[in-house]
Amino acid sequence: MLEVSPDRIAAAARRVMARCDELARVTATPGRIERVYLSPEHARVNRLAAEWMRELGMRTRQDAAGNQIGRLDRIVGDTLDPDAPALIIGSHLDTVLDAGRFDGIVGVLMGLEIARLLRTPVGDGRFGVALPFALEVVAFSDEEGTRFGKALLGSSAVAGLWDEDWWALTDADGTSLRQAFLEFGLDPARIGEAARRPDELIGYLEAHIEQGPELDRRGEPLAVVSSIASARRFQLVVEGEARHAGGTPYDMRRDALLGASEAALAVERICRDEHHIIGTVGQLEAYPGAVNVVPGEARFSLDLRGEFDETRDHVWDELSRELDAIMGRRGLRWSSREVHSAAAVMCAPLLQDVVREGIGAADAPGGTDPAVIFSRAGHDAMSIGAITDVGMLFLRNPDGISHHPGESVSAPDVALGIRALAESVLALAADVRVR
Ligand code: HGY
Ligand code: MN
Ligand code: MN
Repeated sequence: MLEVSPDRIAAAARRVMARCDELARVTATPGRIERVYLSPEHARVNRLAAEWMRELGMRTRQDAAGNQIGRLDRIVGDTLDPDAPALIIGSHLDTVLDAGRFDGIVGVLMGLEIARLLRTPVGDGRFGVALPFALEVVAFSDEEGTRFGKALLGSSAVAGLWDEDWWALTDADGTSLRQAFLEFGLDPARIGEAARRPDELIGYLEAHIEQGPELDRRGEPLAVVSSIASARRFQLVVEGEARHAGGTPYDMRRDALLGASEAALAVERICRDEHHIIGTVGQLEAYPGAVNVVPGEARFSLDLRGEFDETRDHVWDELSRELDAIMGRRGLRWSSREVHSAAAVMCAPLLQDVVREGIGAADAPGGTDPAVIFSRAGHDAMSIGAITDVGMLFLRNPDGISHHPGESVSAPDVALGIRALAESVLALAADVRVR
């Protein structure tokens, strides 16, 4: 058990909340929170996080993909072991456009508070952890995929999943990922150096707001995550014919926007019928985009998620057939490009157990039998699951609103989360010792 006073945990939670506010001020657009991969804002939050890590006596580095890492070595006798395998606690500091201030951020900051609670002086002014492993906090650089349309770039590099084709991805201004790396001061040729080997790691824990209403509805602050949704994202193009808005009778129109709109409604209809699949059209643009021209082209995005890969793929097949039918009726052509695909990831049973134990030890409401939730949102844990066991702790997210400035979490829930996460680390340490 963690021998720490409630006051110290409450102070840790207050610090997390204040730092969420501080990071929210690092934005590309005043009045909104917008912080994308390889931007000046990314560099600024990495510098802040590195400062906070160093204050805790952590060794810090920014890796080859722009992830910010802090490490407390394992203490062996009265020295530090720089090579001991590590437990990583992580999440991300990048945001969607017009974001809330907690998605990802709260998990990184809670990781720092765990390091603060568990760090141990070595005797000569240095700090380590008196655990059977090292403790690392990782602030991932790109989870949302806001800038290049491809999610999980930071954690994919750490998991050794980098795909050379990604260098050609471009942002809205036409800047390629390769160019953005160079402008940020990173060397694309060194991306492989960000990859971690499974034998360097004990596991990965991530705390995150739920981004849904289940805990709020249950009146409970914390949950064990069982698995993370399988996801696929597409960019679709519908081609019709641009013509005069006044002069073209309906029977001659091939309106691409109407085809795309009908497709968006089909996404809702088909996904609603299919339990556990959620589909969202979040972007929709018409071209040439003039008030007096029938849209000749429309582009839209599709985000598909589900608990199981097979159901998700089955829904995509069904949607594709429906799009053929819609576009056929309207004399339109359609095509799609898959920009993201991630298989469902199971949280490791052992790490689900330690998170459950952590929640119980934190004495949270529902603690002895906490909610177990499948995450419909994507998380860095998805890619890290390729190299080590992952576990996640969810925090209540009032009204379930996220990817929105109204996103929230309460300081008392963060305090419970900090205690639960620290207890989870101790439970894992006890298990590793026994093994
Ligand atoms: O979109 C997601 O699920 C995550 O929040 N990036
Ligand atoms: Mn998000
Ligand atoms: Mn997130």
